[in-house]
Amino acid sequence: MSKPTSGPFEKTPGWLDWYGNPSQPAFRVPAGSVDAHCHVFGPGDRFPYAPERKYTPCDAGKDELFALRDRLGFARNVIVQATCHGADNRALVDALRSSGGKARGVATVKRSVTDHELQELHDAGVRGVRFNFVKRLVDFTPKDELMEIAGRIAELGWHVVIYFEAVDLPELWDFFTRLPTTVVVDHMGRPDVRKPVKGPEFALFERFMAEHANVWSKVSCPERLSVAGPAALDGERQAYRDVMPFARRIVETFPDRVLWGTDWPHPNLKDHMPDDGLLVDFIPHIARTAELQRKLLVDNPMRLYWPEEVA
Ligand code: 0GY
Repeated sequence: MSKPTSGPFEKTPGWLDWYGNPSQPAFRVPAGSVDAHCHVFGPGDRFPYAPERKYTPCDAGKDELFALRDRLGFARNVIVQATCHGADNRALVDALRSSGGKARGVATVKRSVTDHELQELHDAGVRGVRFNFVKRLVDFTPKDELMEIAGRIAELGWHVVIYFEAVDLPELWDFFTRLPTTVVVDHMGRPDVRKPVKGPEFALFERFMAEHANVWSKVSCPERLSVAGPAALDGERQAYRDVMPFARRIVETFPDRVLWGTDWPHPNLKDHMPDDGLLVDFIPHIARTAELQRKLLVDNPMRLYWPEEVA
């Protein structure tokens, strides 16, 4: 894998480069598995980072992503537009077009996007848009603008991916529940894993999913949510243990509405850069049967992103 740079841009001070030599996971993912949350960054000299970005990452291009896919045993990727590229989806589209049909995408668009541009994104493999409510990542976008976009992309059969912090769910609830599409929540709505899994905060998230059959969740990013960190018991590959009860609960309660992804190249981590092989070994601890693993890694992402291939 090539050495991370940012092309002509200066990386955010303290930025952690992605792990160039991930370990081989002990867990073998089922045939046809999809890494349903990952990004491409740049390379910045070809696909410049957006002026309004809140961070400048290291380059992490399609070739490195596809190499990681193969190394970890995945068959396909869902590439999610990262905020450092704003609504300029060129790096995403280039990766999708280069993937030979093995990648689909989630874009960021503005109200000014034309029908023609939406169709071009669709032809490249985009199947959703992401609405980001994490304040450290984006500037505010009015909700009427987002609702208008949601209405337009619904006509293409796309869905909306939402990213928010758990404390903001009550305020965003009404908006989320009015969205006319399938709604995919990033990283279980970022629970505070120091709080009990059966406490009011996570119970609200569970209720959000229970009461709305169009809501799905990614059970990804233990490295982002964990307080315990990657420390594993001697000889065991069980990192991020404090996140397991949360992810397991969502997988077991909503087995047909969960997705999993590496989140490579892991933007904005301050303390450590995860070994993607170790992240794959998180999966059997949250999806504890072969059936749950198949739903999480194959059936669900295929239904959402490659429905034409599902009988
Ligand atoms: C993630 C999480 C983060 C960043 C982004 O688009 C992004 O910049 O998604 C984050 O900083 O929490 O899902 O990659």
